[in-house]
Amino acid sequence: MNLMNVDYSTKIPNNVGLTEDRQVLKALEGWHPGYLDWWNDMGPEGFQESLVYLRTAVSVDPKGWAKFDYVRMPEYRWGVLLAPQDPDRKVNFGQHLGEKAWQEVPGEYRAMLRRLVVIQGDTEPASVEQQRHLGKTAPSLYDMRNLFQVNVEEGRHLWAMVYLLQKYFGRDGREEADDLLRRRSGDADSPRMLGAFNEATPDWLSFFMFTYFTDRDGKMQLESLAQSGFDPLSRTCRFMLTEEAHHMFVGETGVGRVLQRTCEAMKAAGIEDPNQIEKVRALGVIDLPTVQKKMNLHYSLSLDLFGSEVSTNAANFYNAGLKGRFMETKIEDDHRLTNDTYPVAKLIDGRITMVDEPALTALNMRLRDDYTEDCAKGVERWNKVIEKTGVNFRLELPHTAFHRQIGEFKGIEATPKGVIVNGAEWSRQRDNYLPSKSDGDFIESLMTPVSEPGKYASWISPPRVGIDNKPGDFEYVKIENA
Ligand code: BYC
Repeated sequence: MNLMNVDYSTKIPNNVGLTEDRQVLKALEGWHPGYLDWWNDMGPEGFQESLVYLRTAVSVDPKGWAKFDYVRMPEYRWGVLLAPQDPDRKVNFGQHLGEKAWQEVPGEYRAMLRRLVVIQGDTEPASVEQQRHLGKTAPSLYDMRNLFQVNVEEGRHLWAMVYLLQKYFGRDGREEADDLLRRRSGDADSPRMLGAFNEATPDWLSFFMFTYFTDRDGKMQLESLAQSGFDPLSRTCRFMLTEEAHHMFVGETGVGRVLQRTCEAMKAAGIEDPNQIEKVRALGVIDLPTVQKKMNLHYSLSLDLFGSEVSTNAANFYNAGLKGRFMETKIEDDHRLTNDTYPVAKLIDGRITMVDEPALTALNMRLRDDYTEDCAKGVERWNKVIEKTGVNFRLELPHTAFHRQIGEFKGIEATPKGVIVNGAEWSRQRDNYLPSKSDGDFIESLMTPVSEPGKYASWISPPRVGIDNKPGDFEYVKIENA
């Protein structure tokens, strides 16, 4: 079989030779009905019968891996796709540096590796659950289609992790695969594993912030797992990253279009001061300070996804060769880190201080720093959008000590500028830092659906170009086609 192209002859499209791997094929086919039940229960509410113009992966060739067509989402071909194998690939870091990459799970690392795969897998369906109500308030068919594209691909990423569990982890892998369909985002008894994936995504600005900030954590974590010495995990994550890029595009352009629309409306109405919130809101657009507050929320929630700044788990993952650094093979050092240090922001005598820590235990901090740098670039592009309209306002990432539930700063209250304040003061200012109930109510009041092709809600600009170069009035979702 040509591993570049996908075998569609089995129920589960794949490029991993499932036809010859009867046991795994059977296990996956056994899991499939439960997945469909989950998709029907927890996937996009109200649009399961609509025809959606979606891309489906048909190859892992970077030059042409997807095809676009109208599909009903439950009929989407969720497949198992791994980037092509390099027979000479080595373990590129940690104590096994230079050994041949593993094609099977090394017994001593089984539990660690399973945990990494399960945590990654758990986030994928969680995000679909968080976004399930948004179709009903989509600001356009274009945006609705993008939401559903993100959703079906997160579904495929769940398949990717379930394949690894079923193929490489035997019976406990199968149990974990079932549990991935059992947990639910925000459920009191059986929540998703990581904090940010139990938060609500109540409106479209949250969705754009989520795909910008939280999907970008996904990118960083997948990049680190793509370095793994366990080759099947590496190959899986490499292909997932191809799809992930579109998710962050949806977030970046989504927020950019909100800013564009707000600033243009302010200019047209002659409003110079972005803090004249009621006047701006009266134009049917989202005021800039509220966009900043949404950003404060989603960035800080996403920072928590990197775990503690100083972590022996992270050191163990690295030493074992299971999870590397962002761009590991491009970094010039010994790739063992046993004698290196890395500066970590810590709380010492009530002050935020940079302290050199052993580089191995500081790996979460390092990845988080790489993430912050990546986030900041897009924020600058958003500021350019504002600047070009002539409105005087700048968005700014809050300090990493702000609003944290995990790690060094979880026990303190810091302002977005990183000033430590007491709890009472923070509570008094809370609604200036994070979206308040009334901010949420206002945004919700704007969330009226627009479903005429080529038309957009009052609070968002049209995109510059269509998906798959389609014209402006293209019908991305045929809602009534049930
Ligand atoms: N919430 O040493 P620590 C994505 C736990 S997103 C709850 O500080 P570690 C996507 C931790 O499990 C990417 N618990 O951290 C995006 C540990 O528990 P145990 C998903 C948390 O282990 C959008 C304890 O605290 N992939 O793909 O070094 C849409 C101490 O842990 C949290 C991954 O995350 C939290 N936020 O690092 C769709 C990659 N943080 O062991 C998809 C795989 C920590 O004591 N995961 N804990 O019971 C990992 O690499 C690591 O598990 C983490 C944590 C980076 C998450």
